[in-house]
Amino acid sequence: MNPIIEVDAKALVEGAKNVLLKNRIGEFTKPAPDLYPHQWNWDAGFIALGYAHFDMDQAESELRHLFSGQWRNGLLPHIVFNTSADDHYFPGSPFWETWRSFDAPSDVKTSGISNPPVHGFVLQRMYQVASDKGRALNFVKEMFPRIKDMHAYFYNERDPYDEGLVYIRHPWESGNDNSPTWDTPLEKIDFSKIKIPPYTRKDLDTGHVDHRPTHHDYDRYIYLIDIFRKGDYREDSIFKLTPFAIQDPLFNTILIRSNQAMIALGGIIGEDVKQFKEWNVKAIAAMNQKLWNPGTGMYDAYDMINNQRILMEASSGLMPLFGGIPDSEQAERMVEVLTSSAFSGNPEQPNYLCPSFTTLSPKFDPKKYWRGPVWINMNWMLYHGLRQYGYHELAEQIKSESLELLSHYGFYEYFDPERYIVNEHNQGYGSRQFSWSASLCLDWLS
Ligand code: 9WN
Repeated sequence: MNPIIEVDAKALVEGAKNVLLKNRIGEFTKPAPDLYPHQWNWDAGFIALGYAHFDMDQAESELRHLFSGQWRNGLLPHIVFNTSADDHYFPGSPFWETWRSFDAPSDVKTSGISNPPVHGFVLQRMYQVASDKGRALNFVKEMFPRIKDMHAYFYNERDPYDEGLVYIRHPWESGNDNSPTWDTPLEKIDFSKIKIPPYTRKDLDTGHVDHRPTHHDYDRYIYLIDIFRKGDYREDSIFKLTPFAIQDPLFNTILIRSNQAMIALGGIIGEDVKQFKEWNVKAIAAMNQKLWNPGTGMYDAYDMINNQRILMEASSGLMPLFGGIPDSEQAERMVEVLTSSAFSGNPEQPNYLCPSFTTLSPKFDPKKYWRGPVWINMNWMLYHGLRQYGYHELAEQIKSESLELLSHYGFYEYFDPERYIVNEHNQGYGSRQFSWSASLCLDWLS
């Protein structure tokens, strides 16, 4: 599809830098001005990547600040709290009760779950774009052991049967919070005997109720946090108590892609990378044996509590392209899925790529968060995945459609994939001035 909208690259770059600078509060940058007042884990990775193109001090500072919240067992929390804004977001730091864990830092307030581990490939990209390679190498040396500890935490603590695949124990860990992928395991929880701790949401003060997760979702999110608190954040105790432990193809892909980055970076700084190679050989084999679905041409998720495959209909089932996980035949199948009506629409009514959920499902909702809208970080990963397999034209389409959305509607958090008549509808939703939308735009245009 030819772009309908002219993209002014210079204006986009300036606009993107402004978003980052406005969301910056000292050592780190908030994901968005109001909705998200703290530092988020995978956001910080994508944000660092954008800064690397114009302010390497701040790019490094983002990762340093994030890793200041790393736990002694290697867990990198999904939020490092800005305690002066604790009242502006729920759940704030007190709710997590991370003092129950021997591993949580006492001087930095954090959540007790993690996020997709993007930091390995972010560090590699920062090194690639750096003009001062000596300085970049020092930073790689500084971050290498911390990222290794985080990967070791996942493989040691989140892979109880030694399969090579790690599980997430909260939908927020996936980053794709209310994806319909989690509906089935969450619906299996019998809430008739469960008492959920009282809570008040804050996200609806600024976020639109039709675009944010439902109260039904939030009850489940809060219930899971209560389990972690009851398990004192000990992974072995939590695994016995939790009704939610999922091997997610997106999360594992990102870990694999970061392992690859660490292998390359370790080679440059003379670090032993044997462990990363072993993790990856096992992980890639497990992705293909356990999660690949030849019937659908996507990678499924696996519910470890109910011992069930979750049929994947979200775009995260296509993301293994980014990790170089499928062979060329599998990749071809995945591209067929991406270009089919499920994601691309039809010639009369094409979609903006890439909807986060198949548009053919009754669960598809073009405006609701991870249940259909286009997300820029997912597009960025898909773009790089497609290029790796030689699908340059499709990759360029994803990039140009992303830039078109950003250029016309602004740096929104997510976008409606259905094309309306331009100017008549706003296609951007969630928070305006969203940092990773700006940051990845900068990376594309650099
Ligand atoms: C919960 C910050 C984060 C992103 C997630 C996105 C959203 C939080 C929320 O915002 O999640 O972690 O309150 O909805 O789903 O991917 O990291 O931008």
